[in-house]
Amino acid sequence: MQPSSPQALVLRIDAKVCHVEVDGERRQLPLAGKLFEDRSRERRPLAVGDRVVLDATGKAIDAVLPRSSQLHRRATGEGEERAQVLAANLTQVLAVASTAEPPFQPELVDGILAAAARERIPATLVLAKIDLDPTAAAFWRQVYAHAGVHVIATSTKAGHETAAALQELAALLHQNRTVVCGLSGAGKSSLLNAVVPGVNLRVGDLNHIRQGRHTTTHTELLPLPGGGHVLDTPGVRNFHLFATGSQELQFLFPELAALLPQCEFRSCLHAEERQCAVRKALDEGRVAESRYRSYRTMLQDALEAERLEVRGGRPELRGKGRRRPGRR
Ligand SMILES: Nc1nc2c(ncn2[C@@H]2O[C@H](COP(=O)(O)OP(=O)(O)OP(=O)(O)O)[C@@H](O)[C@H]2O)c(=O)[nH]1
Ligand SMILES: [Mg+2]
Ligand SMILES: [Zn+2]
Repeated sequence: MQPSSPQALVLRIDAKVCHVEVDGERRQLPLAGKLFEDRSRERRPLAVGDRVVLDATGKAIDAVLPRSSQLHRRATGEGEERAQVLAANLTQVLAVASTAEPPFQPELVDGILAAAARERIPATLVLAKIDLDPTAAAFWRQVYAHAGVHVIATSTKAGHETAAALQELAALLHQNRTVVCGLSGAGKSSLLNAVVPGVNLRVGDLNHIRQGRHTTTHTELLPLPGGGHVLDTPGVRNFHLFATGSQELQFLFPELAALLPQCEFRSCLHAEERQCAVRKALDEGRVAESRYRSYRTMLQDALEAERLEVRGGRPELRGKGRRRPGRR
């Protein structure tokens, strides 16, 4: 790299242009050139949060600098299996899930938490809209606290604001570069509006959300006045791990991995094996059913991918075998 090559930070990516910050100034650059012709395993070579090097004219992106971390999932709906990077260079992941409207979806939450764990990015579960169903909120809070996940339970509804929880959230945001991830309508933008004065993000109408319309349509990196950066993202419907091995998976569920030394087999995958400490804990109510179910679904997925790879590793076959419905 030449010393004169300017560096930029990717703030937002649209269909044809990329918004970057260069020397404190916002600029729009075309999404074209050598970088975008490379058909790698990533659906797109760029992600919001990336640091990039511009060419000598300062009008095109030449290269992407190595990432310190990334939140990614398996891209769906494409023949070949690819990774979709939702955000790059993060220090924190917030999985936002409402307790009702839309209902809590444990598999989605567990997917996000597992993807963060895999990248060693600290994650917090933010339970949103607890005013709508305090009983469900208490239930999920207990499930995740028991799994060793940090939980913040919030409401932003006027008259029901959880002041202390929102303050805790604000403090976390100011210390980190955070990606906020979750189902459409979960309340991600509402939370940011509540804790970041002046940010004014668009918030959705639940009728539109029920029709499958997203309110936030682009991931956008926002610098926070009190320090830190946050990336608000459009809702995701699913979060399937990208290329995660069957043996690796349990380590993304710390409460399951902690029981492995007590299983009869050191290679126990906690599925059908004899004398499995995880299944025993499940029967005795020491492991949450929803967490175990998420793990088994991901395990099945990983084993299926490994079987297909053994059979010849044909990417087109792999893609077909693992394709999942859903646009996002
Ligand atoms: N009752 C209640 N409703 C809330 C709360 N937070 C958000 N909402 C409502 O939930 C709806 C969706 O909120 P958004 O903040 O737009 O959700 P989002 O997760 O950003 O959605 P996308 O941008 O589509 O991904 C809006 O109608 C909000 O008014 C809450 O704490 N309590
Ligand atoms: Mg939003
Ligand atoms: Zn076991």
